Amino acid sequence: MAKKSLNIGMVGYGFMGRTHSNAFAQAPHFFDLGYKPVLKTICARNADKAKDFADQWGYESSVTDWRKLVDDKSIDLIDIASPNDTHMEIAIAAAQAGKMVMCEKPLGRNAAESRKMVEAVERAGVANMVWYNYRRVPAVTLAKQLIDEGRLGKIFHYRAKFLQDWTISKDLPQGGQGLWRLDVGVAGSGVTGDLLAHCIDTAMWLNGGISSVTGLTETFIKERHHNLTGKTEKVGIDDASLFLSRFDNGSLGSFEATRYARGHKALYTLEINGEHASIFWDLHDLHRLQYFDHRDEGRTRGWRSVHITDGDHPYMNKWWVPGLQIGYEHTFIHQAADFIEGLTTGKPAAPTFRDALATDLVTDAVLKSAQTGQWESAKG
Ligand code: SOE
Repeated sequence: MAKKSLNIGMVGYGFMGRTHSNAFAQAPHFFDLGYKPVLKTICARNADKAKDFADQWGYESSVTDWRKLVDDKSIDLIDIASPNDTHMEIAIAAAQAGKMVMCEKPLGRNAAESRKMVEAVERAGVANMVWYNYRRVPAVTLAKQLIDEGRLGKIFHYRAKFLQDWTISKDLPQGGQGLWRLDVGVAGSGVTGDLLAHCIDTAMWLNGGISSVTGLTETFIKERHHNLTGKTEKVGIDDASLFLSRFDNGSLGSFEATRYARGHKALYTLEINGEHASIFWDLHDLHRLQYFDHRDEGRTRGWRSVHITDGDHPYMNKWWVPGLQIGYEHTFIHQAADFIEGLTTGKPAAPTFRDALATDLVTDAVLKSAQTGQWESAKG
């Protein structure tokens, strides 16, 4: 039977425009979905590049003004994969036009923007989701299952870090294509919104809400050439950000993100220590979950390195045969599939805009605490 189409208007063709486009293209090949995603229109500022992207990825058309997507009656869903300073305006206009909205993380440049976006989608009653993709690494989803089953018991510690090294050179400019993450006006913040936001989203999903934080940030390179103004400008982003937290369940958190950890490209690790068991996961080894259970028989007790490739593992029955792995792009495919399934079941897939606002309240509190030197509430 022919499935109902889900016509997608995508904004942005950079790194994230590619991950999202690939997700919608691949999801129906592997998942039995109630709707057929259709790559309808790609929007980007440069007309030639937008057209080339449309040809390469199979979009039916390309436009240079996102308002055309909003006005296009045939588009059901607007997916925002453009830089952070564009998220709020597009999301609100899309919601007001009755479109479903998906948005790359972080939702807004700060919680005030995110709150307006939440209000817009909730007032319009449209489906919405934010692309915090690491929840859908099968090993991380398995961690969630184990925690929810009570396997860890009471949780004492949550520890996460996200380390990169790509901005160490003082000659790297800020602003413009690919470098907007260094421009505070566009990005909103540095590693706090870019990298810690991932760690916080996963942490609150696995271990519940964060009540308060104390943070420390540093900008190691104070001035950089700005590609858009052509001048040397003050750098406004945080290059490194660390914080301690208290979770609502009484456990303690420690978080670190930096783009100055020489040798690390995307080392995202998390560890959770509970009364009975501990879990460790590392993005560079994403198909493994390290698990220690104190209730195991004493002589053979130890850390188990669980290879997440079996049909029993989350999402893995959709892919290859046991023993064969999947990768980074699959996390986005899982997210697209879950979103579409949520449309069919009526049970919205998370994280919704409201869930992502909670993350932005924490990142705002971290940045505020780094200024005040005080513990700050992470509840807004
Ligand atoms: C930054 O380098 C970046 O690409 C982030 O923007 C992504 O969100 C993260 O998943 C990987 O690193």
